[in-house]
Amino acid sequence: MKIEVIELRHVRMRLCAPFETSFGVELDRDCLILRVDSEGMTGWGECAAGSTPGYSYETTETAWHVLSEFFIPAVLGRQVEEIEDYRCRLGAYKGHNLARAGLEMALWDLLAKVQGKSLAAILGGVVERVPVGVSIGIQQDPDVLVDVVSQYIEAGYRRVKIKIKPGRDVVEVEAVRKSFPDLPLQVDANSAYTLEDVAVFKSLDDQQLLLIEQPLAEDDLIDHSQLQAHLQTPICLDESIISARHARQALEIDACRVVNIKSGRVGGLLEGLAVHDLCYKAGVPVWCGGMLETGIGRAANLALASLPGFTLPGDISASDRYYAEDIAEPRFTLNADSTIDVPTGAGLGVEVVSDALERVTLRREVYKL
Ligand code: NPQ
Ligand code: MG
Repeated sequence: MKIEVIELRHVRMRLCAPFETSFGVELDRDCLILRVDSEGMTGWGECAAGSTPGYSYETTETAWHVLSEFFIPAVLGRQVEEIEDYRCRLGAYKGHNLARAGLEMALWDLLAKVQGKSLAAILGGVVERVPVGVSIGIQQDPDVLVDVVSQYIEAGYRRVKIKIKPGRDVVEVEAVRKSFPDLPLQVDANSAYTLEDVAVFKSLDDQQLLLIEQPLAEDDLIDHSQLQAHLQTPICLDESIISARHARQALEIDACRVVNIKSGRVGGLLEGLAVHDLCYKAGVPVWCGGMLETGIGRAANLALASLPGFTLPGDISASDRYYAEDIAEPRFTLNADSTIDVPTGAGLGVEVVSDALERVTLRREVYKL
């Protein structure tokens, strides 16, 4: 497949409700959407970088820069027959995993469509629907939090994750646990703590949490290993696992006992597969994280989460948990058993709605030969 045209867009999607984490509050979700054209076929991809370097050092602006200056020129006009070819073309470049993964996703969609297969089938998916949960941002106070949790339970979510930060942790978790004694519950700190805070995690250790996600620094494995030694609850790493090598080393030193896999954070679905395979062989449970994706990235998450090692519910909620209007169809809905169907159409299995995409586009650039 000769890559003929690549279109890059910066889009801004209004969130149904503000989303607060330890790194800030988001009212809108900014991201990049990529379109790759080749031999009459089109592939779509989503780059999960946001408006601020809060979750990752990457932003829509840094991603736009490395994509337009380096990654797009490396593949434009070139033959790409498999994702390995894309890897080779970018072999000299370091980092910028979210940008790297966005273009890779468009190539996966394109190559899967050429084969007439769903992305899930190509990746080796084994299930038709995947268990999902909901990720709930930091709320005004514990009462409001309990209220919000009960609304999502009402909506059908059977696993809840709540965001925590220093000063907004133990009381919040205790309040939710008291109201919902048997709820599968987990927390995500987005790296807001240090080893000095071990007492906080000792308190959370008594709350029957499924896992504690990314308590310490994003560039740390050693301190997580120290913290894990003090806890019964599994630590799950998100930000710290940026490659299969990081996953291997984290498991080797017992820095975590569960891994959150996000294709963006590890530089693409191919590397996500490698993380999955490694954890599957080691008997370490994994689950699919979320980045407030549009229907494009959400479809890719569902395909990835259909692999056999994804034994914990993913942060893949229904489209209406985040967006009143999406840029792709059909919208994803929650089944009664807290699962979402894995798309079965060719490629990502979603159709991009041009006028909806146009309405949310802030900036657009077309690269061709
Ligand atoms: C996490 N996601 O697991 C992330 C964090 C996150 C669903 O909790 C803009 C860019 C908004 C990146 C919101 C969930 C974001 C973002 C949340 C990342 O850590
Ligand atoms: Mg996380």
